[in-house]
Amino acid sequence: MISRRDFLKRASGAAAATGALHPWLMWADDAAPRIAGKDGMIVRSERFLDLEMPPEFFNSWITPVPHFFVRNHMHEPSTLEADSWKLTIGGEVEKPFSLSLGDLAKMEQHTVTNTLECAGNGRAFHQPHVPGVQWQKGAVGTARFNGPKLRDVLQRAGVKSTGKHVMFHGLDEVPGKVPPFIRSVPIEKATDGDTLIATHMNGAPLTKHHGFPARALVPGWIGASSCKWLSEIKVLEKEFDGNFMKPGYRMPNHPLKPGDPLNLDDSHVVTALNVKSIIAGPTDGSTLRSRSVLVHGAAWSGEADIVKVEVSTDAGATWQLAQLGHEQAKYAWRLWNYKWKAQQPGEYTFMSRATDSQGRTQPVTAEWNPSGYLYNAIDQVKIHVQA
Ligand SMILES: Nc1nc2c(c(=O)[nH]1)N[C@H]1C(S)=C(S)[C@@H](COP(=O)(O)O)O[C@H]1N2
Ligand SMILES: [Mo]
Repeated sequence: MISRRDFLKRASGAAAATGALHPWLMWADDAAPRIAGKDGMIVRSERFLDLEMPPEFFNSWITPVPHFFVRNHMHEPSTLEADSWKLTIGGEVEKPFSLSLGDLAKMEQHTVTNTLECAGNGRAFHQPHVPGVQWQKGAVGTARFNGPKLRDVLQRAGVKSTGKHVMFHGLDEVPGKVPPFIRSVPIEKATDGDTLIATHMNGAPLTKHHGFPARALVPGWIGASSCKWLSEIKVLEKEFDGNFMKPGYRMPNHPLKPGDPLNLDDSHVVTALNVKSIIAGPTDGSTLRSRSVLVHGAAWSGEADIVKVEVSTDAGATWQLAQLGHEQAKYAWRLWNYKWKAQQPGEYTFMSRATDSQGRTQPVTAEWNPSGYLYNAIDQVKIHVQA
């Protein structure tokens, strides 16, 4: 994250170069533009649609669908009829078959409350800058996903002993030479009782943006694992190695120095999410008229549980425990809050730091990588308490 001090330093650097301070540099708090879209979402890209949730919507444990971020790599399918839609299951199975939406509805249904986060969430805060959608805090949301277990569908097909990975193919409309959106997950995760072929989100059929009529739901893992607009499930002997698995969505096996390229032969596919927390309010750069402040946000950790969130109101010198919200579920974030009173007016830096059930804690600096995946540094906001 660009600290306000660095930002002002840069701004005055720009002033020295041009002879005058650009007026927008004097008040801009966000490094990236913020275009307000429908339902108050931040439009990161229109083609293809990428919508980010602004910090003020982190106040709800379950994210309403209109506030749930959208991440599309290509065009959404334009011709998708619920009646003619079919999902085929094949590959390393005894009995390949296909299912209609009605067939899925007749199977035993299971609900998983999951925090879905894009692997690139927070990318905008990496230093040095990395290319890609410049997500800040809100490429993440929590919803109740519902549908049959992938395990039950695979059992019906009878996975052969050679079947080690399960591939998902989405119906996105592929522009030009871009390869289709296909990814795979290991058989152990595919047959976990919480991995779904989701048809519903927060009690209603999936909307087009979120994968109607059915998507994979791989809880606790990066959003890209949860393929939307599913058309095909194929059991493979090996991990799929197309574009969205390699070179896409890979992390170095050993930490890189910022600026270093990724050696694909020394990298692995990104799977579960990291331990992470964000401060939703007060927002960065805000001026507070009251000395009593409620610092609040959300914390999550993929397949692990959040055990504590600590807050600092003095830029990391001292830390206090935040109160965790009562609502919780295995793969879902915890909301948290901390009540604080400023002794005197002035500038303050708030920080939040989460720790999970595997003993992992957020680092001061996130592990830099060329695509900016899994950003999870201690979050911070700078605020001004008015006299
Ligand atoms: N078919 C398909 N599935 C997809 C994608 C996509 O572009 N096409 N994007 C993936 C990525 S990168 C993320 S983060 C999640 C986002 O899900 P959402 O748009 O429902 O929030 O969907 C994943 N599934
Ligand atoms: Mo993503």
